[in-house]
Amino acid sequence: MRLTASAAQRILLRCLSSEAGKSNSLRSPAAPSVASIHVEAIGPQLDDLRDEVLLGLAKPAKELPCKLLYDRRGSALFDQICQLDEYYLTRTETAIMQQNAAEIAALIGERCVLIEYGSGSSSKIRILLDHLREPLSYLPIDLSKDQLLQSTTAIAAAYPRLKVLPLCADYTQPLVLTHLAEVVARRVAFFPGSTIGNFHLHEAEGFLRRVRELIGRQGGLLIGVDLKKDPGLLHAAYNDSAGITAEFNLNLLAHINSRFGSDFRLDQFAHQAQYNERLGRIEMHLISLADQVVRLADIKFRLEAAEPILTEVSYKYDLDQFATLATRAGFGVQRVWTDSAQLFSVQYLESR
Ligand code: AVI
Repeated sequence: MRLTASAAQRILLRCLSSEAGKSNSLRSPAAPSVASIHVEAIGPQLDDLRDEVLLGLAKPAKELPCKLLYDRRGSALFDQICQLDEYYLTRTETAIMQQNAAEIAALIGERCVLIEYGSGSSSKIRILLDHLREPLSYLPIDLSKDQLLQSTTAIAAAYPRLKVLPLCADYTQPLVLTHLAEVVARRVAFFPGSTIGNFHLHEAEGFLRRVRELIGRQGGLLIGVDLKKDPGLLHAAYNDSAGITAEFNLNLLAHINSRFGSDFRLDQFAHQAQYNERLGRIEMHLISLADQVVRLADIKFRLEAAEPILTEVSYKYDLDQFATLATRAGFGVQRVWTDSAQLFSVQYLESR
């Protein structure tokens, strides 16, 4: 369940180039000044996020919002996960993008506005930026202001002709890009990593609809979608032998403690990730190791020994199933690229 977006959640950041904020056009030959980078976040309100946590813990089957996995430490742990041998997703998607970069760039076309959802370290966007013809601007959207500042500084330095317009916001909520209102360039969204799998199915459709609204008619969406496969491979990917995924999962509690003053004891929980074959998804849980009480905002939550808290789902699709979802959300699938083992897909959709 999601709470209504507050006005503050709807927007936004300041342009990197001091000129960009004054102009309605995103086309500027002037290089943005890296020194002027300023991430002015009016992101999700602390209270809204806390309410989401409270609502999740109050459910009969407890759950916590997976977006809170990504504080500074969580983002660093996720970057480590992406390097793991067992975690095939990142390297497979990167290889697919590299091998097909020219074709992807041709489909996207020239002089587009690129919008990246959950930009993180902004590493995969470089494959596009290296191949696209004259992209006009890049709008990375992320919940972490620190990471936006770090990654947009690097992107602005590496691509001096590109206008970089970071937005610190919760992209699971409706967004209004007011400073793009009068820009006529074609908008192309980029949503890599199979993060679409972290939405429940009904949420995924709603999210895609919102992307479609934001990019408008004939807009594009380049999206990474993880595919159904041998459950053994999936189990290994989410239960790595180095225990990084376990740390990543437990760090969610540390993040909630530091942000909302709760008193989760990390040594009283254990990581668990299982593939639910019927639902086609990985379910990541934190299992309570004892009967215990946790306090948050003066509310006590009782947990029994062995009781699970759902912290993330990661849906795996087959190609037909994803095409049906995309169609329902108002997209047509133009092109699908996969690796030879059909582990992962990168798909180019166009809004109808
Ligand atoms: C970000 N997301 C696509 C990752 C996934 O695979 O669902 C998050 C993750 N959770 C555990 N490992 C990685």
